[in-house]
Amino acid sequence: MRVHIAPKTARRLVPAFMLMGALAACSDQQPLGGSAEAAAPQPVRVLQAYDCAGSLDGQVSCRPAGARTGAASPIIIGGQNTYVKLTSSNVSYDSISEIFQFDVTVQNLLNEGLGTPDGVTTDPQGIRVFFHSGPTVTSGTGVASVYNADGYDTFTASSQPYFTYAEILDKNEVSAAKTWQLLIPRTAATFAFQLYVESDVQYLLVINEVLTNPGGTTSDVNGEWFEVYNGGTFAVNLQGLVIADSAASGRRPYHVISSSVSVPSGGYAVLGAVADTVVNGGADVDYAYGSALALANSMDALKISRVYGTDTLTLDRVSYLSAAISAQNGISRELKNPALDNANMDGSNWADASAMAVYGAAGRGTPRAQNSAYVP
Ligand SMILES: [Ca+2]
Ligand SMILES: [Ca+2]
Ligand SMILES: [Ca+2]
Repeated sequence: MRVHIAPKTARRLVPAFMLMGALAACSDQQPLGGSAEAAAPQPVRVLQAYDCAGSLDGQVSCRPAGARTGAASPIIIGGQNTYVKLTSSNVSYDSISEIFQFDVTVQNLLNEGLGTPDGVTTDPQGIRVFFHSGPTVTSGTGVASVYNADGYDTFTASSQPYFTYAEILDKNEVSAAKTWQLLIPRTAATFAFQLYVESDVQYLLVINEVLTNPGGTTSDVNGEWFEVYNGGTFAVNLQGLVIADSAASGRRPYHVISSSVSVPSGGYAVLGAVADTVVNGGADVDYAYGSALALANSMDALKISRVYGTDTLTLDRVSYLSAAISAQNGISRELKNPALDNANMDGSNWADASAMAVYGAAGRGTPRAQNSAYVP
């Protein structure tokens, strides 16, 4: 069994929605529904479910759970289908076998990848859509059940049936269709169930700015820092992630980030040698790693990684060879846009912090803020 609401290694319960009755007798490619979730660090709360009501003659409609009059609930964040969209098609019911059947696809509406912890590695358990409740007959008689589940596991209760989508879905990507079969007695008229989607979600962290050489009166051991940008839809807590740089002799030991640092969607965090702005040149540092990293004023590499099972997966890595470009006295190196390939800090996707971008006493850079070199 998996524990899915645990800090750091938590898998995300993405949306919840409810379906009732003959869910797609009315049309193909019909959204099954969706819901919202807090853009908050783990553990994730499911903030909103959707009730969908239908009948065997092809009626189906959805509304936020509890909003029986159809008014949108004020607590909804983002509205329906914000994070994941499920779509049904090819609906049929066989009154002899009593199998109610339809195809379901999953679409990822997040910036970050779904079904992967890092955008590259496949979640071995896949994206799982599970039955939080139901299927339950809501009018008529009889007992409904899931007929062809891929498996049963403990999510929000024991022995909940689920369907697996064993693939990585990038932003906006739609999964292959999967045929779901429910056993619905012919004596039933309508039925209901509630689904959640559970999956690993990529941490879309970008090393966005680096000060390798503080210069002036600020020493390297006090004044080095780098900035991380969260390009994902969800906040990411850096606690438990690992950072490392290189040494002349090769790789240096990983440093495990040991305290909570939540980076909001579209937000920044600064990791520096020292947090004291009196000695670090004036950068507001969210997390101090001490002497664990030392960014050479010649050539070096820096990465941030995620522990995943027995592996350590690199989330992002940058390197530089040119002291004249990437280790100038008191001038940070800025990525022009977080979406650009940032692997080579000496390259044209990076630029020097502007002479107008001053922080602290004399440093040039934009710690915890959009880069001065930013290009939309
Ligand atoms: Ca340095
Ligand atoms: Ca180093
Ligand atoms: Ca910046």
